[in-house]
Amino acid sequence: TAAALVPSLAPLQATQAEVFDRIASDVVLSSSLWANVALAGFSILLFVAMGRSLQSERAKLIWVATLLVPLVSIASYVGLVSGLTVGVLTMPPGHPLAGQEVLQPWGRYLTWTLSTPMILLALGLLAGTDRAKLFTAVTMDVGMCVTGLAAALVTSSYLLRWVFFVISCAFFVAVLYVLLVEWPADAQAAGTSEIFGTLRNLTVVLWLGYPILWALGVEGFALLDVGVTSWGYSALDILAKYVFAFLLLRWVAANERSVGGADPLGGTTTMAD
Ligand code: RET
Repeated sequence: TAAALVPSLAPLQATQAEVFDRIASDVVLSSSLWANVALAGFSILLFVAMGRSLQSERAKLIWVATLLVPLVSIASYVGLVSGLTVGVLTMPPGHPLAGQEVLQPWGRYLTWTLSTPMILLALGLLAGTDRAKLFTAVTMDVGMCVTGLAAALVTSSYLLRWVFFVISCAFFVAVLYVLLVEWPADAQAAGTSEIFGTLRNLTVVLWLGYPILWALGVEGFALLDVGVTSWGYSALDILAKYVFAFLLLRWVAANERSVGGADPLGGTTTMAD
């Protein structure tokens, strides 16, 4: 075929229907995607119900940010299942799968750009942070996701895949700094330390799993195959998105007074009374 003669154009030539068939015939891969479509749908209904009685602006803002996580997720996973956001990449020399055509569900990295800022917005609001720190966390996070997408899609050079990986990790370090150093102090002042600490720990531990999986999976050293790599991300997503969001919303619904300030981004001026 033409794709075999011109390997560098292969990703552009695999039709969406071909990709769709390859996904559908890999039970491990397709189940990793459908499981999240189902869980995201369930989470949306549950979270809408949980947020009905919220009154204050800050609590509502936390709720909408949290609700957007499964909303983005269901769109993301339907994009993957349909083949729309899955490419076929020919890995460069040096990569363990050099020369082979591998499925690359790049839509994941794209949609993290939209979902992870929502997680950080919710966490920042919970900690009662200010605009500067929130802006820092969100922009560094977007930088991480976009350069992570680049790391996954570069096929010209194995080295440059890792260069993008390192750049993405540098952005991630900035996010971790805000989460581990800046926001705990803000949460202390806002009186939301306990729940913030729990959700921060969950977030830091789970988010560290993503770059590790990237390195072990098809994108990096290829110790795991496409289906297992995808299940890895799906499992992390289930915990980092739905379980995280559920714990946050349950707390906000039960403790609305503790987060209800007049100005949702007014720093630490907002308190229970
Ligand atoms: C990549 C690879 C490059 C290096 C780093 C990464 C980190 C990704 C993270 C993703 C978190 C995603 C979540 C999604 C939920 O919607 C891009 C894997 C640092 C931390 C929480």
